[in-house]
Amino acid sequence: MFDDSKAGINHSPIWAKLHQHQRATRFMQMRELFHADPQRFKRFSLQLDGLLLDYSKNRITERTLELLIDLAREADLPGWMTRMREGERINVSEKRSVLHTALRLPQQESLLLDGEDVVPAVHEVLQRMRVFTDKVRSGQWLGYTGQPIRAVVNLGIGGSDLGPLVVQEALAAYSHPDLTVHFVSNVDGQHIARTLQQLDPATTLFVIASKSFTTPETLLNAEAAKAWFLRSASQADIARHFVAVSTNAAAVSAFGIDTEHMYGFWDWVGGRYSVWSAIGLSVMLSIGYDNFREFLDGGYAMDQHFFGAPLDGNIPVLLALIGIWYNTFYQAHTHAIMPYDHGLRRLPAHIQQLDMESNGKRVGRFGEPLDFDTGPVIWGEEGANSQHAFFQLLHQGTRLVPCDFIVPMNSHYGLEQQHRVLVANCFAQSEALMRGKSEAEVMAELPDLPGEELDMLLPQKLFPGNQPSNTIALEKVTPYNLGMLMAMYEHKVFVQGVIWGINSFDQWGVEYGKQLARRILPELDAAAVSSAEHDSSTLGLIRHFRKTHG
Ligand code: G6Q
Repeated sequence: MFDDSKAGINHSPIWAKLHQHQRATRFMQMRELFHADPQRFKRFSLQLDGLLLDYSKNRITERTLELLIDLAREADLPGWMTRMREGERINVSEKRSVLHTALRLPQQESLLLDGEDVVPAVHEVLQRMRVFTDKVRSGQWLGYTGQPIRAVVNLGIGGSDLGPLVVQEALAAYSHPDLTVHFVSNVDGQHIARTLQQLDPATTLFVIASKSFTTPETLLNAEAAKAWFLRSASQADIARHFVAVSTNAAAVSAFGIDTEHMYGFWDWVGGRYSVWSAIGLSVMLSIGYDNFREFLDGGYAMDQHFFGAPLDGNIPVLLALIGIWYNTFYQAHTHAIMPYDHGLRRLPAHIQQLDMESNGKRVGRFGEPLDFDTGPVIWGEEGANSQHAFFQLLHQGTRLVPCDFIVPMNSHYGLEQQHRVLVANCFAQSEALMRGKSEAEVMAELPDLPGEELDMLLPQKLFPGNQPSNTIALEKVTPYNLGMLMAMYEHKVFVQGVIWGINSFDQWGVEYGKQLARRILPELDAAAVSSAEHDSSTLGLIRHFRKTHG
């Protein structure tokens, strides 16, 4: 068992030492560090198969990393890694194991949970998914008019949407040419209405993806889809057009889907970690079993690295520690993720959920208040578009914003010159953010100007630089490399949670949101009586809705 009697990590001597180190090095310029050490890139980069992490453009020295690794040891990171891998119930508030890594294990491996090997069950579901997706993809699975399926609609939200959406988009180059995949998540009716407008019920397959099968947004969309489908088909046809992915067999049956058409997973898979489970069914329909297996293999390769590599040569651990360095010791409040790849444009949204839902917590795993800042605000957009939008603030604003640049070295789409320009933009941005532009450099670019004008212009053209970034270069966005990338971020978030003493695997804030809407919904009815418990703003808004809603 782990030690729950410890005071918060911020009371440890190593925490104080890191603060001291930050004070001593805070004026250090990365530009000078690079100048002083031509080996800096070599020293501060790591490669795993087709993924290279360059973390040299950070305000760190070897001493910084040593201290951060001491911090990780103080938080018993190695112990927590073992506890997670072995299935201990580290999600203490929900009394659950955290075993998304088991979903990526090859068939010959085994993992005992309460004395039972979970790997055969994982592979049994994968094989069922394989049989089903093969049938759909080969055109053997026919809709109610005898035509093959041409469109898949994934109905799910949060973890049952974002992960598969990102993978499907990122791997568009691998998708079945005659099958389109749509993702409908929002309870806003326009999302499903606009999607259905493009579709033919006779050739559409709905995948209802919900771990709990109680999420109102998803169930309402599923009901809307069913009603749309039944306008042209009969109840008996549902079996050929609706499948479910869930852990709740009873609710799936109650909805009218035979559990023969349900693909299950387990309570030890958190929603935001579930793309590797049957929640990836829509992805498998699109890219096929073999590519999906490659995606799992990439995740597995990152797991092997994470659980096996020493802390100072461990990609997710280093990313996590560098993140903590800024978040905790520099008080940077945000972290930006910039994929220079159009297919990865929704990755920031997925990482946002992964990170903010996992580590957006104000108490520790035993309920103790944490008196330091925890998870950062994660945000970002695809490059190069973001350069024409918010990069101004990164270059010349007042805030410290650590960034991750993600860029593939090769494109699936030819257009070689465009790809080179994309890559050049990515490298140029991280370089400029690090170097900045000095007074001498600005002066060299300016024409001769009268003194007053120069005084006005010079400061505006200066770039302070010293903005830190990591660059994650993928050889290409293949299923395997994408698997490594996504598993890398999962482990990064876990490591940060361990160091801050957080349970990264519950999400009471999400549950609360579900509760609140349930309370207000009946009060929107014109005939209803409003609860006196509401504040005057909420009451006013409810009344305004009743008055203006037609
Ligand atoms: C993820 C969260 C949350 C969840 C959705 C959908 O970790 O728990 O985003 O995925 O609320 O839940 P269901 O899959 O149960 O519908």
